[in-house]
Amino acid sequence: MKTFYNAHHALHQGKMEMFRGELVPCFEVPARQDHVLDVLKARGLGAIEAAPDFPERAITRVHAQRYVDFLKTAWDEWVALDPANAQRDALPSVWPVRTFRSDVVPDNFAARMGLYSYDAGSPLTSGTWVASREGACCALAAAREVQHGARSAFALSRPPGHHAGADFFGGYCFLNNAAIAAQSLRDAGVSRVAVLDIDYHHGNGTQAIFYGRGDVFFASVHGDPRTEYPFFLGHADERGEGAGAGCNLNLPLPRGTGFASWREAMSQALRAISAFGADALVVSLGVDTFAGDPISGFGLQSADYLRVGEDIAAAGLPTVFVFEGGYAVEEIGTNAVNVLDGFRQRA
Ligand code: OKS
Ligand code: ZN
Repeated sequence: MKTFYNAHHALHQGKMEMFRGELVPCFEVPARQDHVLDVLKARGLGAIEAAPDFPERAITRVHAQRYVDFLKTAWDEWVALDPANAQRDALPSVWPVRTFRSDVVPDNFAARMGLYSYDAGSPLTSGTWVASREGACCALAAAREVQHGARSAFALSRPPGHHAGADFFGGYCFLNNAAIAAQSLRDAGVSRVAVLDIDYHHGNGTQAIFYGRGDVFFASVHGDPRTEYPFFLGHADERGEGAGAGCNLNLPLPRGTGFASWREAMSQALRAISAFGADALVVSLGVDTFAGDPISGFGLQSADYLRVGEDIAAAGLPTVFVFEGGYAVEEIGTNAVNVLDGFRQRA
């Protein structure tokens, strides 16, 4: 299985995020990708390549042009406000919630940060755009590999993507790598694409992007949004709308869920994907379901991830793995690579 990694990921290195009224060091750190790469090399899973470049068009198939343009210039605008800003990251602090307008784009930079985001946990830094763009190219390269006949490929994208919507960032995500991969498969002629999101957190961005569409099925197993981030989406009654009615499946599970119940939920998701008649699969591969994850609440053990990969392989679909969350930095390499290795052994 070929891996595409982001050679520029470390350009996105947030300093602090808002947590319980305080700025605390970011959980989403560059070392995350380095640990996965180290284990990939040690285990010899296949070729490891830096992602090639793709035209911006592949990104704006999913993201609004005005949002992409904002990301490109945001850092320069932030520093132009005050030269001292070069030493600190940009975090939003005001948002257009219900009753506010989001069709009029404010001139004020802080207001535009809020228009294009939904939390204060995702610092925008000097390298955020370049790193995010390159992360999306990892997903596009992995999708192209599969589209050209590979059984599977792995996009070691960083920053992660599944919380990012068509025109907003949040949850450490700026560009929705999995959605960009899924859309690129559609654009290459794959009729029906499924996204299986097994990160601990609901992939609200991916769900929202495809919610009204019947050509991309979204299934997610995640912590119940009643208690878990991102809180405001991910309930079982969200089934899709319009042409997408029936093409969205959320399987929320309580904090504390262990591997047996979690695995049963994933197999339910895979059965739904098979019933949908998917021709290709994109997996949002978060490993924050690990028992030792510092910000999550499921109980998977490292060996369980081999079974996860085997179960996904048994679905028999060409599969693009896209890296998402996972913060037990020492173990995420083993856990992510176990999924890929289990897949490879069963495929
Ligand atoms: C907000 C807490 C943010 C949790 C973000 C979760 C990121 C993640 N202060 N998503 O899959 O792993
Ligand atoms: Zn997560």
